[in-house]
Amino acid sequence: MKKIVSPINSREDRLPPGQHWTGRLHVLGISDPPDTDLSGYRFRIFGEVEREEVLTFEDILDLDKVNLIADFHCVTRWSCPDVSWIGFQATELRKIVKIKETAVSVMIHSLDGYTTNIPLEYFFDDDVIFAYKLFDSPLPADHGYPLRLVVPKLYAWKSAKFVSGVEFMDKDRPGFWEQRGYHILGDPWKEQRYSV
Ligand SMILES: Nc1nc2c(c(=O)[nH]1)N[C@H]1C(S)=C(S)[C@@H](COP(=O)(O)O)O[C@H]1N2
Ligand SMILES: [Mo]
Repeated sequence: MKKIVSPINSREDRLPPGQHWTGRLHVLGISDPPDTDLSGYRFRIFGEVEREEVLTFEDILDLDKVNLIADFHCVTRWSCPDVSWIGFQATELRKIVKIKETAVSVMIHSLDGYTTNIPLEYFFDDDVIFAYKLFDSPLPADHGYPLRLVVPKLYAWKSAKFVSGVEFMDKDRPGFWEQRGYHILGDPWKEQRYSV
């Protein structure tokens, strides 16, 4: 299995401004984790693509696996070092759908109704993965079972849990927290916490 250590882990200013280290991931979510039955689970890829695709969980397990090691930075100021995830890289989606040239951004959709937007140049970074394992164990329910996104270079609200689909968009549009005052991008080293 390919191992990827996010380049953020070797930054000289590894801990972003206004953050402190904690020893574990703290559970944060807009509601209780949704009950998910793997046999009924579907991952939909839609929007600015030539042809929509729907993957089952089995399809997802067939994709090339990677182990990502990355620090995790929450906007509420805790940061957890060296979190280990297993899943597939976001760039794999390029092999599954033909993305239209009009696409500039994605909206991640989740089973709890959560959404978050990410510009394509961040979404297709090498260290962006959809994870189904956390520290070698199946993803726990409250950390995003069965599948979550991990975007190390942005605040953790962009790392959507319980992912049900990716929508390619021809115009950036705010997701759940971005509509409620969080920054549209959310770079921790620029302290892009809020939009005002
Ligand atoms: N679907 C979904 N994903 C989500 C959230 C949420 O409420 N729903 N919260 C976000 C926030 S604010 C943070 S800090 C991280 C927390 O991840 P953790 O609970 O695994 O530590 O998940 C992010 N992803
Ligand atoms: Mo967060």
